[in-house]
Amino acid sequence: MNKERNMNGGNGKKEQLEQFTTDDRNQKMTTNQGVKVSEDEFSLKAGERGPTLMEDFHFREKMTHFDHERIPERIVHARGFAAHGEFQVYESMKPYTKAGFLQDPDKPTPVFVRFSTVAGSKGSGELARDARGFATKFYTEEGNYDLVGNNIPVFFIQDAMKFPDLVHALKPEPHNEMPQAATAHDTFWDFVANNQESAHMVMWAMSDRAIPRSFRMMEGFGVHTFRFVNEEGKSHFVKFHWKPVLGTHSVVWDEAQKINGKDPDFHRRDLWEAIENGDYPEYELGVQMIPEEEEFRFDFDILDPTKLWPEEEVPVKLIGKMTLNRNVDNVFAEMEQAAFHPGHVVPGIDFTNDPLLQGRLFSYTDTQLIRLGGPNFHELPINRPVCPFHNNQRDGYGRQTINRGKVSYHKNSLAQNTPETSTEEEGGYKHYEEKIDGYKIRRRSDSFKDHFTQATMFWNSMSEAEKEHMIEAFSFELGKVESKSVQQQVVDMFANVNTELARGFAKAIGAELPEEKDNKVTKKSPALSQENTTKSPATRKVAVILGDGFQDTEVKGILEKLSSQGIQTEVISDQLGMVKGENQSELEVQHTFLTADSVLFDAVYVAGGKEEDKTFYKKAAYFVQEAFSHYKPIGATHAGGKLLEGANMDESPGVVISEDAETFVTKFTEAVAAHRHWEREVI
Ligand code: HDD
Repeated sequence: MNKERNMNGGNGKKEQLEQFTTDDRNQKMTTNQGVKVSEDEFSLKAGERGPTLMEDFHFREKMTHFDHERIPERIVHARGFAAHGEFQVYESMKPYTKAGFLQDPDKPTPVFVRFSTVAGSKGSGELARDARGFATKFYTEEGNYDLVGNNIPVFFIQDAMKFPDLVHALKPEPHNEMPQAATAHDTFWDFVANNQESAHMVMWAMSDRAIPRSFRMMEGFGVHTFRFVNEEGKSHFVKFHWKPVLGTHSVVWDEAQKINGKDPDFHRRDLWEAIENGDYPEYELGVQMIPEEEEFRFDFDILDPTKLWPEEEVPVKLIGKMTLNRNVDNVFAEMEQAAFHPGHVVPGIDFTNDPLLQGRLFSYTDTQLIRLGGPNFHELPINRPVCPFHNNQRDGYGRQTINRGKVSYHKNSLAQNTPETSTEEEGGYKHYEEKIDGYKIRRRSDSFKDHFTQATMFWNSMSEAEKEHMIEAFSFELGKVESKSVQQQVVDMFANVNTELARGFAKAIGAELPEEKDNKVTKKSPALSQENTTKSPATRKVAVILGDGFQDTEVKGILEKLSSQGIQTEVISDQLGMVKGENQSELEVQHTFLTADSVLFDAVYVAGGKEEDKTFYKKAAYFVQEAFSHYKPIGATHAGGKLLEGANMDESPGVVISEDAETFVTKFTEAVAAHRHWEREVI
C-alpha cells in the first residue's frame, strides 16, 4: 500500500497535501540551494555606486524565479476560486454503478472544487453575465474522478469542433481586446445568430442564472449524458446535478455591474468568508437516470448537449452531499495548478457519444501541457491521486518521481511483466462495450436539429419577474452591439423562441419588430424557475445602519435574535470606531458609508440615531434607496421608520417597520429569506 495513504481520517488527501506544504515563518532565509542568505536588499556591486556583478548568485536566482512566476491563464475559465471539502453518498448506488466512492454511506471522499467565470481574464470582475464553471475533483481510492460542469445544464454548441469558434467569438474582440468579461459585443451575437443551436443556452445566459448571488447559491450540472455501469455490466444514461442547500439565487443586473466596481472579488470573498466562519457550503448530488433501453423514449435526443432532461419527466434522485470545509493554503499551488478533465473517470462511470463530450476528452490534457508546462502535472500535489500509480511513463519536464529499475516497457520478462494490468474484477477500467457500426461522416444527426423547443420551454417556465429580467438582459447586450444587421438577425432568431421576448427587446434596441410566429410549444418545467427554489435566511448579510444615539437596549436584542436565525449583521455608520446608544452602551462599526455599499449586502436594517443628524440621514437614505431599487428586504425600527416613511417606502412589499422587537424579528427574517421582493414597484 502507498505510504501516502490512510495516514489518518478520510483517505489521506489532506495529509498528502501537508507533506508538500511548508511554512516559512520563523525560519532562516536561504537560497533555493539551501545556502543561508546574509543580505536581501542590496545586489552585489563593484563599489558603492558601481554596477551589479554577474557572480551575485542570490540576485540572479531571486530575479530569475520572479521572472518566471506566471503561467498562461486558462483559455476559458481563467477567473476562478476553489476550496477543499468532502463528499458522502447517502446510500449505496450499487444497483446502478460500481464506482467505489458511491457505495458506502460511511466513507467520505475528499474533494476539491473550483468555481469560475468563463469569458473573463484572471483579474476580471466576478459578477460578469456569464456561465459559471463548477469543477469537482473527487480523490477516490480508485483514482481521481473529475466532474467538470457548469451552472447551466446545456451548452452553446453540439460539437466540440466549434468550441474554438465559440470562444473566439465570446472573448474580447481581437483588434482592440474589448470588452473584458462580457458577451455584450458584435462577435458574440454574430456567432449566436449564425449558429442557432446556441438558442437554448443563450436563454439561460440571459436569465438570472448568469448573475448568481454566490457560488454557494448556484446549481451545478455535468451537462453531458454520461453512463453509470454496474457490476453486471448494465448501463444507465445519467446526468449529474449539484443542488445547493441554500437554494439558487441571483442578484439583479444593475447590482452586478456595481459590485464589479465596489468589490470585484465578491464571489471569492463570499466563499472564503463562509468557510472561515464555519458556514460550510453544501450541495446535494443528484442524478437523473435513463435505462439503456429507453434511449429513444424522448422527444429530444438524450445525447444532445443543448437539451436538458426536464426534472418532471426524469426525476432527480439525490444521492449524496458535498460539504466545502477548508480554504486553500496557497492559491497558485492549489487553484492555478489544478488540472481538471472530464476524461478522468473511475470504473462504474463512462462516456457517451455526445460529440461535445468526445471532443472535450481530447482538449483538457492538451491544454494542461501548455499551461502546466509538460506531461507531469499529475504529480503536482493538488492533482495527485490518493491511490498508488504505476506505469511505464517516464521523464519529461519537472519529473519528480524517481522510478527504480531498468524496465520501463510492457510486456517484459525482466520484471515478471510488471507493472501488471488488472482484470475487471480486480478493478481494471473496462470501457462499456457499446456496439458501433456506421459510416465515417462529418455530419450531424437529424435528431439534433430542433434548436427552439426547449428554449421556449425555458421561457414558458420563468416567472413574470424572470421574464422581465431576460428582456432587459437581451436589450442590454444587443444595445451594445454596433451592427444593425446582427441586432436584427438576433431578433429574428429569438422570434422562433417567443414573440413577446423578441418584440420586447427589438423595441428597446430600435430593431424591426418580428412577425408573430406560430409557436405551439406550451410545455413548462417548474424546476427551472428560481421562484421555486429553497428560501432560507441562513448566512444572509444584513447591513445595520446605526448612528450615535440609537436605541441600544432594543437594537442589541434584535441583532442577537437575527443572528440566532443564522443572519449575519454588520454595522454601518458614518465613521469607524464605536457607535454609542442612548443608554451609553456601544457597538463596533464594521464599515462606513464610504467603505461599504448596499450592493454588497442582502438586506438593510435601519435603526437610525439622533434624528437631527441630517448628514447621517442623507447617506443612510441613499444606501436604503439603492437596496430598495434592487428589491432587497428593508427593515426599520425606531428612528429608521421615519426615514422609510419619508422616502415613501413604508407601504412596499418586503419593507418591515415595527416598534415591537419580536414582531420585527419574525417579519424581517421572513422578508430576508424571500431574497428579493419582485412585486415591489420601483420608481
Ligand atoms: Fe471546458 C476549462 C466546463 C466545454 C475545453 N471547462 C473548463 C472548466 C470548466 C469547464 C468548469 C474550468 C476547470 C477549472 O476550474 O480548471 N467546458 C465545461 C463545460 C462544457 C465545456 C461544462 C460543456 C458542456 N470545454 C468545453 C469544450 C472544450 C473545452 C467543448 C473543447 C473541446 N475547457 C476547455 C479547456 C479548459 C476548459 C480549454 C481551459 C482550462 C482547462 O481546460 O483546464 O481545455
